[in-house]
Amino acid sequence: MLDEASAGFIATLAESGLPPLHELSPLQARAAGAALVELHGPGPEMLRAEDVDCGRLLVPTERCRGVIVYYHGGGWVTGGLDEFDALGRRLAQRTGCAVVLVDYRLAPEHRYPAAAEDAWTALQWTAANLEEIAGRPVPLIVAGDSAGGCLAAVVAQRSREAGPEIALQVLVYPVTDCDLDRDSYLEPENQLIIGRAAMEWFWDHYAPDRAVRASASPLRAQTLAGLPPAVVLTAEHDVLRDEGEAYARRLAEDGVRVEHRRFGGQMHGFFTLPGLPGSAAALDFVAQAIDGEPSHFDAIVVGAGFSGLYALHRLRGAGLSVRVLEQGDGVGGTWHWNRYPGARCDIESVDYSYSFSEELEQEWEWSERYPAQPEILRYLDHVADRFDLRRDIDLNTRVAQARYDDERAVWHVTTEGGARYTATYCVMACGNLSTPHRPAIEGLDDFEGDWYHTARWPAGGVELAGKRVGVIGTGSTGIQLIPQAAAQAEHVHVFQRTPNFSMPAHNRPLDPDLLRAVKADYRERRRLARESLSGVPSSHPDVLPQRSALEVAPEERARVYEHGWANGGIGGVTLAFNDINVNADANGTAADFVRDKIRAIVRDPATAEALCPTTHPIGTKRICVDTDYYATYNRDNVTLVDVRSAPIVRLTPRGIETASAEYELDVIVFATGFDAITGAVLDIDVRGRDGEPLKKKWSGGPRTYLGVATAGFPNLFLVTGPGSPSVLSNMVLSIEQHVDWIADCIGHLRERGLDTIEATRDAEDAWVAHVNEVAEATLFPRAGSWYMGANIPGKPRVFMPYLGGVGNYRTHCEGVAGNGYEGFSVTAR
Ligand code: N01
Repeated sequence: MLDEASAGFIATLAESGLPPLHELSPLQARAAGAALVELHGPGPEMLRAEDVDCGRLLVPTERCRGVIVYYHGGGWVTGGLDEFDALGRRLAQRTGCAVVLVDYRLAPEHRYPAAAEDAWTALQWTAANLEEIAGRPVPLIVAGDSAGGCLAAVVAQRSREAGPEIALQVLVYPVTDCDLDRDSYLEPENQLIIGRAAMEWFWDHYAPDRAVRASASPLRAQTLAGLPPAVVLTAEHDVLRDEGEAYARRLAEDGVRVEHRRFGGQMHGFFTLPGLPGSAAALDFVAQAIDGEPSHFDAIVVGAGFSGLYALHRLRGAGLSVRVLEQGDGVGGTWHWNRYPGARCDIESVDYSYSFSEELEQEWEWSERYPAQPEILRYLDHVADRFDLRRDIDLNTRVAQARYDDERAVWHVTTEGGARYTATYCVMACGNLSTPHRPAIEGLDDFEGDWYHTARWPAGGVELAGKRVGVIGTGSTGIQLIPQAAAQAEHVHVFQRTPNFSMPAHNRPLDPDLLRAVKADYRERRRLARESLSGVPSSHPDVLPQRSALEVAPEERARVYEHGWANGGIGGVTLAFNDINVNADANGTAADFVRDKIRAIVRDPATAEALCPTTHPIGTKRICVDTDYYATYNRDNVTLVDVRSAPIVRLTPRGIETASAEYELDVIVFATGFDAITGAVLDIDVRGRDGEPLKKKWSGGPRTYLGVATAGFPNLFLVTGPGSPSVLSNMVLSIEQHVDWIADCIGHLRERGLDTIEATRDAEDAWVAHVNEVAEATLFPRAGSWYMGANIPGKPRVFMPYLGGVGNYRTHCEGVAGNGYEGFSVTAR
């Protein structure tokens, strides 16, 4: 959503009655552009401001650490020295660089390549006069916005062979390609200041043949290798967004150091409009890149899912400067990525939602008992807008390294694109199920059909109708997807290695009366959830059964299980008695009950038997929750393939080959899960004190104190990390608890002038021992589950989540904080 200031600007513009640019003549458009820029008054005083051969020279009063050749925007048709004078001055003052504002010839009077030729001449002039301008040798920088960004990129490419040496290219929402059919051109909300029609109009004037050459469309260059380091700024609501980002990606792929930031809530033109707060932030970003200084924040948060969004809200509310770095191109975390058909939460929507804002609780209307992925993503998008979070989130930004600097007590965070940040606190909010696992099956490149991993499902969906589909994996994901795929595909082959226990969801629309009742009593509902075993009111100790499954008569036991089955959901059977998770015999009664259900639903006895789990106690691998999963095997177009007895050997051009047959397929779906709990954090090169890699520290399995911190890594916080209830709880509730605890902890440090906090080894050892002890007292370690890391070859087998229950865990965490952060050491420098 557009930020408030920009929206205000757009409203004023609309009131002025100015027709769209492309309905004007070039002369009228130039006059309109000039009037717009005049709104903002003159820029700061300069030591020198004089017109030179190629444009205007602006030298700041204080220091001159470089010279920027600046190419203004305006679609090669509008703009000029006077219109961009104020921006040039602000840029000079903020960066401490002299600015040469280039006066290039405009179209349509002078079409392509006149502007590019003038841009080149100006670069040569500046290089020749560099020392005279700065009084000493200084770096030469090229910069430009919009069409001027195009010219900056073009001269940077041309100088690669011919010189002069350019130290940095700064591309502000640059035009990089003449393809006007990218998504950002088509999104209605981007048609601000300039829209697709205006860009067509510009191209028609500048290069009517669309000049598909790199000297007009720099993205078309064969390679970008060897170009100067780049800073690329894009705006969320800009038709030019995608081509700017494509250029940033190409630069990075071709080995150029590039720092890209998408400015959330901003529109095309924001950089040149000093009245907008985004403009100052963008100027800061450019200045820091020129300085070579990383941007500093009080806290860097990695990830913009449920955790990252709330961490941003909470920490920013406490007065910290915060930047969220998110690898995806939208917020939502796991709900952004897992868009496969049937993706749905198995915690009830009224519980799987934030509790931090009563207004949010009251205004959001969930439509179903179990929310589907699109609805959850809408909710998170709403939260991002409602709490104005986007302006502090960098999307498409994957963190590569986080390194602790003992001397300065800061974290250095570097992204894959080369952007650098420093932060006092580093909050890992990168999720428990974020790193997809795709087994290394030979022959993937040979397969001539399409393949997808469910956790990287294309946003536009996948056409399964009439296709022969193979699904590998029968965990929660596969079990949700298979019935949906079967309803569309010509045929579905399910490649099952291990059957899982699944409970019916009995999903349904939420009754408005029920929703009203929940809202009227939300505080109490949340209290019960917080004190409960797994973070939902139905697992509160006061309502959990106190009886053993073995102490009741078989008829009574059957009645209780039937009731649980009829209710459905994750705990319907496993929470029906108090010993299902701890006593193998009790567990066996529940497992038998579900196996009998499978046999009753699935008509073919051999298929039913193959679907009955026998290798693990019920509940020790994540119980699945489904809609019509077992019944789907009664369809003619669904075949279960047992790949335990005849394993998958390889993919062939035509499909999947197992030890006993080849299956011809058009589409293969990998529903093969995640490198869970530790995968996302360890994907980042995290280094603590003395450069110790987290990967090394955790080589025998993760070690944390409370799942929130790890010794040797000061001021690093893990949201729902290993050793906390995490995946064995309602994640949203656990996330809120952790983020609140972290925010309070940081508040405690700041109030007392303390600089660092770090878990002690003793406290960590004791906590790890406790987590193991609790797990050992249950049946959970008996299953080769992803809770144990057993699904990833070579991963240490350690039970990672904390099984003590969220209520107890919360009390323990509060006790630690109440006792002055017992088990942590703090320092003041
Ligand atoms: O992943 P999984 P998931 N050949 O690891 C099979 C949450 N979630 O994405 O068991 C053949 O559970 C593997 O077989 P096996 C929820 O917490 C929640 O389904 O290793 N098969 C298994 O069947 C869940 O637990 C929701 O023998 C191979 C499957 O792939 C977690 O995410 C919805 C194989 C992986 O199952 C992960 O679920 C979805 C191979 N080489 C997910 N490699 C809800 O809220 C792997 N498999 C409802």
